[in-house]
Amino acid sequence: MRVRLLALAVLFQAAAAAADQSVGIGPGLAFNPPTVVVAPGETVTWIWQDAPHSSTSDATSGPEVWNSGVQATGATFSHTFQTPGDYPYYCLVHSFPGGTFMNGLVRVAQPTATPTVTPTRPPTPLPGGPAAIPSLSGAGRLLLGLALAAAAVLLLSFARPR
Ligand SMILES: [Cu+2]
Repeated sequence: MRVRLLALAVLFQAAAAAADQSVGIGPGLAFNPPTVVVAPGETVTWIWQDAPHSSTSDATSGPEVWNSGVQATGATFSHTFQTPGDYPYYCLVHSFPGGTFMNGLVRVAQPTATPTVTPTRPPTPLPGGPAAIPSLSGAGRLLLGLALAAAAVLLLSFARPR
């Protein structure tokens, strides 16, 4: 029980830590996925699956401005986002700022509270409760079955009028 809770806690921490995002550029004329969400301080990495394309912020001034330039298949480009907000971007070759064709969005948002799991003592089984039923091996089940059958035969022999 305790081991399972610890494993759960480790899982939640891993999920909270691994929030950098990667976006495929292509295949085709698309960012995949078109929208990603990161927390401040996290990085988006674009990976070219197709060419020629770019990842270029709509904004040309402000807290988050980036431009990969036009790159070829196999290229990567990263930008680390610090300021919460919505940052639309586009491909220089196939779209334009505010377009709806080869456009994407990076949303930078403060992370919502992650559930924390506090390891606690396993509950004490209540006498007679379901946790008090022992699990039996095959031989144990056979013995229990024989005992119940013997009890039934005994009860029937008492109940039957002679
Ligand atoms: Cu493109």
